[in-house]
Amino acid sequence: MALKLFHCHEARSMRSLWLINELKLDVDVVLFSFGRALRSDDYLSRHPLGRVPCLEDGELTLFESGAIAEYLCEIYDDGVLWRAPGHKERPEWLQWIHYAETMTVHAANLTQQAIVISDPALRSPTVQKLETRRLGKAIEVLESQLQDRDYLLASGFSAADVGVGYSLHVGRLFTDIEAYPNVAAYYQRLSSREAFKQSLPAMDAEHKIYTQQNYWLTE
Ligand SMILES: N[C@@H](CCC(=O)N[C@@H](CS)C(=O)NCC(=O)O)C(=O)O
Repeated sequence: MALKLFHCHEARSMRSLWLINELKLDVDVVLFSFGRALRSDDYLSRHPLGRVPCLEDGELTLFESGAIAEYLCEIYDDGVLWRAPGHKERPEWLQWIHYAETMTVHAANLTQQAIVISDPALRSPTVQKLETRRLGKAIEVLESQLQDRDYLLASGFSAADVGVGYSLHVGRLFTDIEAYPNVAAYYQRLSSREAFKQSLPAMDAEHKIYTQQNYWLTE
């Protein structure tokens, strides 16, 4: 039976979709527009906060993109994207799987400022500057980690790169990652993967969250 993924274009559910595509699993995608549609009683019975992603696998319903990544690897990966308990890279793999959320929280706060709060007068330049700076600091950590390798782990590409790669995909909308050469090359490598491209919305898709090339602060 196919997995079922509840998804909004380029939301954190892209992380789950990209991983499902890397694993070449069958999936039925239930696409929502970002906002009120997520608050139906039907969807709230699956995800109590009405957020994405949410994954159904047979009888199982699971939310939280990090937990979904761990679950998909544990059940469906043949050792390529997962670092199983006991593997020497296991602790580092877990660290980066969850670091992905640390990064995305800044991008999510910036998304709220630049997009969700539609009236510019209600946005906070202080919050925007602070979150942009904190996002930059989080990217600096990747810049250092990637100085001697192509992917986060020494052994190569893993689900941790999918998690962090999504965070960069959105993070780069709020800060110029060309300022970080290792990170820019890393994003280039990740975004040229077929599974990544299959997880993006079509150019003319409706219900996109991000419709501008970027949302960088101008001052
Ligand atoms: N930590 C959660 C965060 C989930 C989350 O906040 N998702 C956002 C999309 S990126 C959402 O559904 N927001 C809808 C809303 O807040 O109304 C995860 O990683 O799955």
